[in-house]
Amino acid sequence: MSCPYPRRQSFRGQAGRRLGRCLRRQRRTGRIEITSEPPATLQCFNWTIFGSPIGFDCDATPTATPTATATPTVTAAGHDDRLARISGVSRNVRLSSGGIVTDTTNIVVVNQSAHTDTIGVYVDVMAPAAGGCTPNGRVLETTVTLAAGAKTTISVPVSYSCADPAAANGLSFIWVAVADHGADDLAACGPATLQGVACFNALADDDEDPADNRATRNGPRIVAQ
Ligand SMILES: [Ca+2]
Ligand SMILES: [Ca+2]
Repeated sequence: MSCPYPRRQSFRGQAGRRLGRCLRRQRRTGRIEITSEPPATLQCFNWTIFGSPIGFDCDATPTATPTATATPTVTAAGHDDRLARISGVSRNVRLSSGGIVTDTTNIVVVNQSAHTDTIGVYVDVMAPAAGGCTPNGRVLETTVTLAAGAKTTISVPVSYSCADPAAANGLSFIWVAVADHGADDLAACGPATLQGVACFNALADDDEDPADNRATRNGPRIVAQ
């Protein structure tokens, strides 16, 4: 209950004395008047007991929400093999119906790692779409082990033939070869897939320089006899 507040003109009169008595009585009894509504939601700082907050700990440090971090990409630092060259492919192959021409192509592989590597070497020869020619697929699938910085040349014997050379006249075979660091990507680099993205990516996942893992060579060109 609050003390009556007298009008200004009667502040010195009876009303003023009544106000004075009321204020003195309030000071003696220690009564206070709550003049505001409590907050709708009590916070720890709204109420205390002997200075200590009631409820949860106001001084608690908020727990940080862990942030997901990306798994770092494993780099193949120091691992690099190279399919350096396809050489010895004849410019032309002269074929008659049922005829066979034998030849040899050389595949050059280099270990550019700083340690000994086992390297898968896969080689395809793709025949033209017309003429029923062979070979048309894998002609070599092997592994070599090379010391750091070493190079080797693998000879690949081949026999060219076309069922209908006239239909393939002027068209070329295509040689494709890859070097596979660790010799672990044969599943992704099967026959006729060496030029695909899946094979490229598989070769790249453990080779720090994927740009030199593959070589191609057009030839020989078929000349019908
Ligand atoms: Ca590999
Ligand atoms: Ca490489």
